[in-house]
Amino acid sequence: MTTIPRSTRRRVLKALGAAGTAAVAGCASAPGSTEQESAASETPTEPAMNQSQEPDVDRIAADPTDIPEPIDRSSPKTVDVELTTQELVAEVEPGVTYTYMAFDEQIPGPMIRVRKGDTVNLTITNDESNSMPHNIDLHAVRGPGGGAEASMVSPGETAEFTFKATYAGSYIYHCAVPNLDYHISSGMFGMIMVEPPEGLPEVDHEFYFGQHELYTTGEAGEEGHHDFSVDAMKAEDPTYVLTNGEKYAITPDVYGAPSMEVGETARVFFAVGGPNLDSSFHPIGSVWDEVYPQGATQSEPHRNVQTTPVKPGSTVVATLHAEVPGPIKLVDHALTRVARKGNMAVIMREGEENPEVFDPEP
Ligand SMILES: [Cu+2]
Repeated sequence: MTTIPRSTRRRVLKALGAAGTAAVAGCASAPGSTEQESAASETPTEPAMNQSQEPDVDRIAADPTDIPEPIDRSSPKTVDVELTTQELVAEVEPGVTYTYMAFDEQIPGPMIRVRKGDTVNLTITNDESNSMPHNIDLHAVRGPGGGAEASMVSPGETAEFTFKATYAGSYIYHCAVPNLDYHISSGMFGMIMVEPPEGLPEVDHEFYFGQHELYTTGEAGEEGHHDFSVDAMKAEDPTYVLTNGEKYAITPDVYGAPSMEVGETARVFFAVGGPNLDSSFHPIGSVWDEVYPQGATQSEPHRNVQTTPVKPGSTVVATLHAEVPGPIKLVDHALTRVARKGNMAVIMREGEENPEVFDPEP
């Protein structure tokens, strides 16, 4: 996929303004950005937001195509997985910064891909620049805390544990320190795919996304550095509900959208870190051909599904195919999160019009 440099991204979003938001939101109606602006100007006594901070990284949003190849071997082996935890400032959207926590500087964390029966040596390093302990709980681990106790690391420390992937399916992993809701809401989650011995059915493309919610002291879109808000989190009232950690990150107007050709198939891996909200996961302009609820790839799929629930701490594996060109907008169909809280990603379909299936100008 093409990547838009951050400087260009700022310009594009500024030029788009509220209209751009409405346009990318697709079937959602335009957000009330005008109301928000006038409300802000009428309350000058409110304390000003902290100034936005210099980002430590250009982007925190994972590239949905940067995932391991499907497993292509007929026997188990030992697999080494290394992850580093970071606390780092990045932009939620232009002008809005937050101190994220992440595995390997990306949200969702890297997709780990192994085969049932593999032995996994998992090494976790807590970057020495961090201020908090971190660890990892993988739902693919049969063992205390999914590995959480064995992997607890203070800043500058490294820990290692070994587990056998005894069951196939797609599972979430996340930080599980005592303040785990804070750490997950700041970005510490990802997916481990344990493939069955026979592998997954062949598809033309695979894409990986993750949703989580950010609880801050500010309003969505309010420029400045947003601090974490424990009150907003306890009320389960997020400021942002994001796919891949930033507002509309994986869309043509921000970092670009991955694409597929008409006639091709794709598999979507989707993890919901939460920590608290479900996703009502829907592909606008398409339908899920198959859904493996809860990432249970060893079960029979549901077919021709419009919107599939994905619980926090769970995943879904779903397939679709392209019959017509145009965007597929992946959204949480709790649409206030799309219109006002930054949630959406896009997969572009490229190719010839197919008027028999869809004709915009008959
Ligand atoms: Cu953590």
